[in-house]
Amino acid sequence: MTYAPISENDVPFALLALERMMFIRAFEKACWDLSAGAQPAIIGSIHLCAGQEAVPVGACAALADSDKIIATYRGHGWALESGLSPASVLGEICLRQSGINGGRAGSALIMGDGGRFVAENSIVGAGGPIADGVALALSYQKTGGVVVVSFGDGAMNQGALHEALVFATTRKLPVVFVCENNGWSELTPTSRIVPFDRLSRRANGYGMPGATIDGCDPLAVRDTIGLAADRARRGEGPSLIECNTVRLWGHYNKDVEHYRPKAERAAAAERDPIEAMRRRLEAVGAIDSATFKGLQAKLDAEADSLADQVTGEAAPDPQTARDHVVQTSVGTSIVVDDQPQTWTYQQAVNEALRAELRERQEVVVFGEDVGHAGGIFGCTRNLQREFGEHRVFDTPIAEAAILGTAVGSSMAGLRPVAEIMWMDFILVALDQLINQAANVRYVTRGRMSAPLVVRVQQGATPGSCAQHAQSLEALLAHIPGLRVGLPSTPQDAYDMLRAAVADPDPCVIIEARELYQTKGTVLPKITPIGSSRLRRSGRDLAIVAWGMAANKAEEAAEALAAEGIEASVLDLRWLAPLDSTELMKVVEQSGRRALIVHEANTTGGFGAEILSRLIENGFMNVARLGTPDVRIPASPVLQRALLPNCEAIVAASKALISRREPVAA
Ligand SMILES: Cc1ncc(C[n+]2csc(CCOP(=O)(O)OP(=O)(O)O)c2C)c(N)n1
Repeated sequence: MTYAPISENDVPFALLALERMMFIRAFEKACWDLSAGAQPAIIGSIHLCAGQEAVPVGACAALADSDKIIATYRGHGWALESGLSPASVLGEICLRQSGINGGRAGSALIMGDGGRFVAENSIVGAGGPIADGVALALSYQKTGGVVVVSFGDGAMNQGALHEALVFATTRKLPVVFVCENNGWSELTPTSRIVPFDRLSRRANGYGMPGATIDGCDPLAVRDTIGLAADRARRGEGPSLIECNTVRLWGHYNKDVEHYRPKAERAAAAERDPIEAMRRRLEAVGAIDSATFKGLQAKLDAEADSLADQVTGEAAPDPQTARDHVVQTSVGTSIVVDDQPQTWTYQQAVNEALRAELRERQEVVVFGEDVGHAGGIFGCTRNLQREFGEHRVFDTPIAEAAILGTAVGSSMAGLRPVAEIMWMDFILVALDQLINQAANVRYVTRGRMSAPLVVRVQQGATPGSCAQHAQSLEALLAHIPGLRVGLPSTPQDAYDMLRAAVADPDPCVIIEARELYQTKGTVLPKITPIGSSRLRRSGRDLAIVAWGMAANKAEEAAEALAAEGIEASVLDLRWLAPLDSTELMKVVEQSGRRALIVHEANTTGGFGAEILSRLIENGFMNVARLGTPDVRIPASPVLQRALLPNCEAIVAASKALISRREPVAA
């Protein structure tokens, strides 16, 4: 590769870039050494960025302190260049208490502490949608900030990244998408996967400018990313910059590269950005070989001393392993209006959103069809008209981008309420909830969180096919770090949604589609997250339910009362956090018998969790009633044969009452 001579103006930056690249290389070399040997200080895999240093060095030189960076998992260089202290980065890689995440993240998931570096992402491509969210927050807050998100050439084929590029164009977000093309998708040459060169050509299809540049030249990176960042700052939207770079070492520290042709490795070494910059600076007389060697020795010594310091530091305290999963919720009921209203469930959702948009400037509402049309069930009707398109807007049909935008924007100070149209569709984007949102508080030890709300509806209704009918609350309630609530009345639809927006952790509110048009009296208030509702008290058994099933349980309790059987009905409302105290109390007071009812399939349903907890607390006379383990058919005749209805609950209650209480072991 021949370069034009470095101009006089560029010499100071070129010298700085050389030093920064050499420091990153020395740091990576120290990591490599620490991961070797019989008792390595670095355990697990690490993915080093040797050869790619010019990308973070050039990019960060083009950015302001108020800009944000989301890095590829091969991201040590980005973390260092963004301004994290080398000791806190190496401490994290060595899983020490002193690490920026106290050993909770490790090498590939380093998260920042609210400064320029947001995070790496070890789910390749997943940073794209999060970058959209951070950019949404920056533009909403009018900071003039820009987000740079980097990812590999392999990640360019991820669906989530594609969605992020689409979403960023639609919203003209200030994002610079940076592909670090080192030619390798893990162990496979990218040329075998993508049959054309210049991945930046894809930019055209997204409707954004694209450029392919020499990613081994920090000056080219600085100048091109600078142009893209300026454009983003002017409100002209995202760009895609492909930086052609080289992977000098293996995919990860233990990679023997049996798959890699020697000639390709040698060609990569020829493009080593540090060597190239040294030659260029020597050519203009800005550095000589003695100075270069001296610099090398100084930086190697710095890295070695850093390694000595960090390896002497303590491991995390095991007593803290359970800390920072969620913020413990405290709170009392607040009546926000003492005038009772008669609202449908759908109106109650609409009014709760209206109140939140009115009272909190940081609330934004978005999803498919939620803006102009007001949602396919009318839950967001008129909100865009009242609050403007910047606060209530339509998104592309891109669930990963919707949820990722919720993650990123909530991390950056907004309170997004994102709608996923159907529970079944959340499955295409679960990564953003489970791998991303749920980890933020834990990994950052509470320095950051992702206080987003996802509204979604579920349930089987006549004619709804097997991909529009599933009750999947157990999937979400299984995940530490997520809050999950299922309102079953207009009252709860209102106050649970408001509680969710107030909560500092990610919440999913699962509405019941079948209930949208049911009317009820609503006294507008906000009740604490995690509280259940005792709908009815009875001495013979407790029927415990949530969502749509809670209404059926109440209907069944009335039918049982007509036969002289008194059932309590406990509507749990929230599965996470679970109101265990009230659950135990109600079952104790209801003949120590409990029937758990849910519309979800029986096996692995949340009923199994409730049963376990009851049994662990000494309640043995317990049973569950869910939908049998079959797919959900569209035919109402077939649905009726499966879903727990009033008759089935009555029958299961009677069977439980007639059962003799087993003796606890
Ligand atoms: C969603 C997802 N799929 C697969 C992986 C496993 N994986 C880890 S790194 C990697 C290669 C990524 O290649 P590229 O994006 O080109 O980045 P590079 O390794 O070249 O830096 C893969 C497939 C992953 N981490 N995440």
